[in-house]
Amino acid sequence: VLRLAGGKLLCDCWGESMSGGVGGGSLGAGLPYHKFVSFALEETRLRTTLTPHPSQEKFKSIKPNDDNTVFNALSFSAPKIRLLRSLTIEKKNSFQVLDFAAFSEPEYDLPIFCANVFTTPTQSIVVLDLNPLYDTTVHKDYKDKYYRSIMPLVHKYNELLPWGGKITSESLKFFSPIVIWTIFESTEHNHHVWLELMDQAIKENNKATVARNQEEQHKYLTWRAEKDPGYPLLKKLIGESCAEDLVMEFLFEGVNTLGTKSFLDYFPEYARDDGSVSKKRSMIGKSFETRPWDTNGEFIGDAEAQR
Ligand code: BLA
Repeated sequence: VLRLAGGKLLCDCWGESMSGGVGGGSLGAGLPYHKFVSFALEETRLRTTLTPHPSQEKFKSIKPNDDNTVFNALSFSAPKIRLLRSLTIEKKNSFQVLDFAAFSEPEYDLPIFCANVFTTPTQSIVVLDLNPLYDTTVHKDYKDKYYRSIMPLVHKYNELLPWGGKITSESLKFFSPIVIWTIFESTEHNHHVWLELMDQAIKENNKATVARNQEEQHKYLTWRAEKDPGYPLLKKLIGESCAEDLVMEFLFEGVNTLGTKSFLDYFPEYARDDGSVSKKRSMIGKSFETRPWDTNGEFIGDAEAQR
């Protein structure tokens, strides 16, 4: 168990193996989103072999100071998958978090599987998406490759899970035209689309393309490791340095190894006069009151973004 004692990280890991079957108590039965996580892992195991990721040992059970809060962290890799990781957090009578993501090896340009839910007693903030590795408003070929055939999914879920309203504008370039961004009551949801894409993914041998894939994944990790909306709450729960470890070495593992560019190299608009990174979450603010893609996935939100 990884716990905070007097501000220091102590590691005494659980003896239980996490690499065996799914659904055991070690997965956090009874925890929020346990069903989602075990379903996702079960479905993934039908297609591939998951191997525990090195980051799992350190983070598989983080014990915050607050006795009412429970963390559960799992991470794996597999052929084609560099990192598949899941973090659930529950604070009794307060909130529940699911942050589930899967990143491919840079030899593939697969979108990033992203299931993210923050639930309080009154609402759930939900982002479910195959986050594009390449901005789909710029890279039409990428958009056609991965999203053209699955655009009908939007019709299927749009009515039940309507657009959540204004959102941090910078997030849009990390979202795909099929993104489900919603704020609502109920919580559970899942589908197989990413696993099907993974099955079909063909390994890229061109070094320049692999390097480009790697840089785009690094850019995504760099954004989220710095600006994820969950970061401030994580700091509150487990302290600044523990939260930083979790973000850098678990949630967005790879941010320190996949590339050398800095946050400001990717997002220069966040530079302050003294060369440091602006603490602001967003430079543009919130916009996109309504879904900014049409049914063909064409981006139609430009005018609104300017407001
Ligand atoms: C809120 N989380 C949000 C919001 C989004 C996301 C869009 C609404 C606020 C906003 O518009 O920014 C999620 N944003 C994403 C995702 C991407 C993105 C997935 O750009 C991907 C590219 N969330 C977590 C964890 C915690 C958490 C680990 O994943 C906390 C431990 C909390 N999310 C959290 C909280 C809010 C939130 C507290 C509401 C507070 C706020 O709006 O700032």
